[in-house]
Parts: sequence; structure tokens; C-alpha cells
Amino acid sequence: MKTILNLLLYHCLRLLTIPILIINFELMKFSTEELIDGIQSGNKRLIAKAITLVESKKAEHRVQAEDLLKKIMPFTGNSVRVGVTGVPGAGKSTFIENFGRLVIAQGKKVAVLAIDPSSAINKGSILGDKTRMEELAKEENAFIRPSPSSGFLGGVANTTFETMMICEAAGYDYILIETVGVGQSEVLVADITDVFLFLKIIGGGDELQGIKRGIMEMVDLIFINKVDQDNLQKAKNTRLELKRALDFIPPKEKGWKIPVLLGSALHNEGLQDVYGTIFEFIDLKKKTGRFEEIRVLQAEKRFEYWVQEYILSLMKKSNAVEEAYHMHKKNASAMVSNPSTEAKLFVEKFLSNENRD
Ligand SMILES: Nc1nc2c(ncn2[C@@H]2O[C@H](COP(=O)(O)OP(=O)(O)O)[C@@H](O)[C@H]2O)c(=O)[nH]1
Ligand SMILES: [Mg+2]
Repeated sequence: MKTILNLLLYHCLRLLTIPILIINFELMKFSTEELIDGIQSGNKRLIAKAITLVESKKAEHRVQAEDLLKKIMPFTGNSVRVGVTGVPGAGKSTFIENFGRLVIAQGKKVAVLAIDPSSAINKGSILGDKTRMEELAKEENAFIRPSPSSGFLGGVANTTFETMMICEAAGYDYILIETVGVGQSEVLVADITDVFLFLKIIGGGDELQGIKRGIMEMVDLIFINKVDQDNLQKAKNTRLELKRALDFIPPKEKGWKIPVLLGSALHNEGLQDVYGTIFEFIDLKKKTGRFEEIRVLQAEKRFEYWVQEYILSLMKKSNAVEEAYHMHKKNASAMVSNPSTEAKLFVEKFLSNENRD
């Protein structure tokens, strides 16, 4: 039985290496300058290639990615970065599709990024997203990209920020980022956006869940979705409950009382209000200096994130270190000793190994 499993695993891995080799070959075909030209001329195929490059963890790709990011840096930072969260099924993809089209109708360019789909609990909805955003995808001024997470040593690799930089350099005015509506992806998105929008469905008691999970503290704007004539009263009750709940939460931004809007993403109702409210919010933050202040904090967080990523990838270089990592992790999970003790033992081993080189 074990041999059959091993054989199966071997063949699966062999099959997997073929597309990886193709991707590698494809990426190396383009020079940094070609990619930058492609980005700046709005060539969607080359924008996608550049994104694949910054998502890659291979050392030689990282060198090229850092070079590319450094060169496009002066052309970044000019978009409105919007994070959209809510439980699966709340209507995030539907909202993004129709809101995106509304923004495009105002003469703007819109990029859509979906965070972390590969580790999502609801993988199916990501496939669904693609079909549901078909109308938006047809727009010349829209670019849609799911960005995968490729965890290494259990880390949550996420290059959504870098992907966003590429989209900004390509002239996209609005970057709409959909979270998978669970746990860590929300924090990641809240950490890199200017506006964090919470899509809520009527009732369901998830306003309490939202508070528990700390979402309410990250939110700038709430949109109660799927509201029609039949449930308008219920929606208003939900709004009242939410507003009461919000009273207990310290305001994230001075002078900004979190608006609770009602509407329907599917039927294009209330989306114009969201657009106007986002504009007001950004305007307020720019006037108070908070806009820049928050972006500085976000850059610091990205720095910390990459320090961890690069340390982890240094570890990967040595088989012995990786083995030790798994050994200590196993000790921690099997409660052989305290997880923090195991972590300390591992890091000490890693550092002494590094010093020997
Ligand atoms: N009735 C109604 N259905 C909606 C509305 N918005 C989204 N939906 C439906 O809700 C389902 C889930 O939407 P989806 O956008 O995939 O949610 P997500 O998982 O949050 O991305 C789909 O069948 C949508 O058509 C709305 O405003 N009204
Ligand atoms: Mg979705």
C-alpha cells in the first residue's frame, strides 16, 4: 500500500514539475525592461507575467522581481486601494463586478485582486468568481487577477501588495481586493488598503461574529447587501443593530462615523452611494494627513513581512536546517515541550549553522 502511495506521489510530483518548468522558462524570457514597458503601455499579458514574477519564490526570480519593483516604484501609490470582506456568499464578487463597472463608467481603470484563493476553505467560489466577473473582464479598462498563496514552512506567503504596485504602475486607478472572508486574509487585506469595506447580509447574527473576530475594528464602511422591497424593514433593523454595536467600538479614524449603507450588488442599487462615501473617506484622510501616515505604517509592515520571508527562505537553503525545522515543529505539535522552547531551540540551531558558512 505504501509503495503504491509513494509511486503515485512520485508521478504527481513529476507531472507538477512540467508546468513549473514551463512557467520558469516563460518568465525568464522577458527582461525587466520588457516587462516594465509592457506594464507602462498597459499590455495585460505582460502585466500578468510581471505579477507571476513577483509571486515566484525562486531566488533568481526574486532578484529580477526586486529590480522590477524598484524601477516601477516611482509610478506606484496613486490608486484608491479598496478591500472587500464578508462571509462567503455575502456577495463580494458580485459587488466587485458591478462596482468595478460603475467605477469604469466614471472614466477610471479598475484592477481586481482576489487574495489567497489556494488556501481558501471555499475553493469553489473562486472558480465561480471568474465566471461571475465575466462582464467586468470584458471591459478594456479592467484587469482581474486571483493571487495565490504559496506557503513555505507554513508561512503565509502573500504578494498581493507587490501585485498592487504593478497594477498601479500600469495606471489602474482603483484596486479592488476580495478577501476569502475568513481569518488571516482579512488582516492581510486591511493592512494594505485605504478603505476596508464590509459586506453584510441581513440578520444571521454575524454582526456579533464580526465583533468577535475583530473585523469591526478594521472596517471603514459597511454595505448591507441583498436588500430588496421584501426585506427592507429587516435590513433597516440590521442597520440599527449594527450601529448600536459600532457605538461600543473606538473609532478607527477621527471624525469618521462608520456609515452603514443598504443596497443590492446584484441589482446595482446603492453602489453609487458606496462610490461617493469612499471618495469622502479618502478626502477626509488626505485632509487630516492620515492617508499618508497609514501608508507609511503599511510600508513598515511590508518590510517586517519581507524580513520574515527572506529569513525563511534562507533557512530553506540548507536541508539540515529544514529537517531541524520539521523536527522541532513536530515536537511542538506533539507537546513534547513548549512551542516557544522548540522555536528557540530551532532558531539557535539555525543561527549556529549560518555562522559556520
Ligand atoms: N438577491 C441577491 N442576490 C445576490 C446579491 N448579491 C449577490 N447575490 C448572490 O449571492 C450569491 C453569492 O454571491 P458572491 O458574489 O459569489 O458572494 P461571495 O462569496 O461573497 O463572493 C450569488 O448567487 C449572487 O448572485 C444581491 O444583491 N441580491
Ligand atoms: Mg467571491
